[in-house]
Amino acid sequence: MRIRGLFLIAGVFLIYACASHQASKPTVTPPTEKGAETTATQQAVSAADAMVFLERVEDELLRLWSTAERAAWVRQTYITDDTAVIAAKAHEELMAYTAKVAAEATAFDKLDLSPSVRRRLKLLKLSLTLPSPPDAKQRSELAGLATELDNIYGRGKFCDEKLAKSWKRLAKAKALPKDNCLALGQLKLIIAKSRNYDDLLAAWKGWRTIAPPMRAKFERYVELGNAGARSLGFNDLGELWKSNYDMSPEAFEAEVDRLWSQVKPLYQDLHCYTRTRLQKTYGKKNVPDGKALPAHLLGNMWSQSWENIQSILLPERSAAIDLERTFAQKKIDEQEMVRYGERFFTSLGLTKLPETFWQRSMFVKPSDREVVCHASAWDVDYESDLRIKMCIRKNGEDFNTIHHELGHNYYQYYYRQQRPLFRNSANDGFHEGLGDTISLSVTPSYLVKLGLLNRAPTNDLNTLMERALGKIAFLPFGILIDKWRWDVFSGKITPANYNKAWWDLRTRYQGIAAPVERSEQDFDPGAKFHIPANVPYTRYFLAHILQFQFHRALCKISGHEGPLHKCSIYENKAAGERLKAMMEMGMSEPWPKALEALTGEKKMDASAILAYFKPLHDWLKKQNQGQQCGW
Ligand code: X8Z
Ligand code: ZN
Repeated sequence: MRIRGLFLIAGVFLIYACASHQASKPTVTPPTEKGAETTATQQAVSAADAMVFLERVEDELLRLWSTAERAAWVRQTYITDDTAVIAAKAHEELMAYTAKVAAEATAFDKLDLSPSVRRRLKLLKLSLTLPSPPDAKQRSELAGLATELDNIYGRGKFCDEKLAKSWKRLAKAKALPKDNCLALGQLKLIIAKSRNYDDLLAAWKGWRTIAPPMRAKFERYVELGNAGARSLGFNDLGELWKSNYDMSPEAFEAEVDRLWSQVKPLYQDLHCYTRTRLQKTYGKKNVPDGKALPAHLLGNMWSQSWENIQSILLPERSAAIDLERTFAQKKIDEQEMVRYGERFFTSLGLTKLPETFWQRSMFVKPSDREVVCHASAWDVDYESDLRIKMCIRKNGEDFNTIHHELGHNYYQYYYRQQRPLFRNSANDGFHEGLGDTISLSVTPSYLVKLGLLNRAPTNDLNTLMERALGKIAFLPFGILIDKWRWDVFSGKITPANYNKAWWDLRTRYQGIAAPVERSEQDFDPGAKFHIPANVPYTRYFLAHILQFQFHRALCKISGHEGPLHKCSIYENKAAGERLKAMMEMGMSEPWPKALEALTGEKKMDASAILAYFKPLHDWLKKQNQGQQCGW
């Protein structure tokens, strides 16, 4: 992931950013107050000046990105008041510089420039997901707010004796947590493992008590973030986010809706079947016919993926693949899990991770201090200092997340030869989808090959169901987070109905409902990491569509025949080469070019995810016959 628009990217300083260029740099006159109007001085600037300007700016950006990254790393792996201040300062400096040069860049608006230079100038404006307001005091306030919101989330705990006891039992822990206070990881474990309605409810409600203190800060962050976006010529921050897809914001929204309409029938059938099964476990009283599902029963704190309730949902009685047990039996620790991930990438002919990755990453939650546990991938010094930060739990879900994070690091590694403003994925869905694509190749046969599974299940339905609980259940969630934020930024959703609008979207898209009454005293969006952390979310929706397109293409390249869910590209060098070629392009071309380089297709398209799940979808339709589906 990228945090707050900082580039978590690997790279080296480019050779063209050399001293001689710096020495001969002309002064570029900043634009007038009116922005795009061409003045006499500006007419004097040339296309050559634009190139020199960009090289100077990119040099400085690399320095500021790297400083901000270091500060953010320390803050997130050692939350204290001091590290918060230091990180906010570095962030503020980066915001100030980016705002200054983005304004200066308008001096080149009217020039006839090469597509590549034009693109870098555009990306300069879009490089921060949280742009600076023009006023220095407000900028400092915004940088502080962003850090505070993130810290409230990272430090969040809920203290309750009964729940602490449930946690101890479910986690098979030796002792109760200190003061009976549970952090997110512990509350998530209860939601994943407990089948007790009341414990589930207590954990669900408990985590959401951390968010109301964010509300006023979030409101102000929206105002200031919008001021920053407006100073760059956007109507609001949502419009800025939507402008990073090589098409108009309106066209992008329509694109997202088009993809959703392709997959919606599959989601609805999974939802319908899930309700029937939940009714068997919790009764129709708790899970009524024709109604949205109670949000706390789906095995995940946000009901965003449902793998943890596979024991309720698997079609076949045969035992599910249980990597948690395998890791425990084979004494595979957190670092070894990451090594498995790396070995997949190297089996494709890709590079080994640098030694510093192993020395500097955080794999295990430290017991002596507070950290931001949400998984992320980093490049700290832009000289291939790649790292991941995770509080790894030794189970299948985190094994997937490890592949996800390594995908970021590999992308970062391979586009590092690009100019700094192109050191990014083709669009943000590509970054999020790359590691997941590799995960799709972690098939039962692959696990058998590695000795992590005794034999592959004979029936595919369970395997497909497990995948669908991760991937299909996620789709509406992947859309609605930013539907909410886009409307918040545009003012369509006001603070007076933040929470109501959130639950309206949760019900409309996901067909889930809060298990207890919520009000505007609550701030449930704040209980999801990416809201306080200011990470745009549509990227994950796109990634869920794209990864199946990537998988289908790579399987074809590797010569796979037969159903897509049986394909693993493990050890296939041709697939690795194609993947590498796409990663090396970075963001240097509009994303359809990168998509074409890998898949031969120019459009994002859900036909691959639908083909992958077709056998399961056919089966679900049969199961749902005679049921009252929908909500
Ligand atoms: O945030 C993440 C990654 C880091 S970029 C762990 N994901 C989303 C989430 O957890 O909500 C991956 C899937 C969706
Ligand atoms: Zn990610």
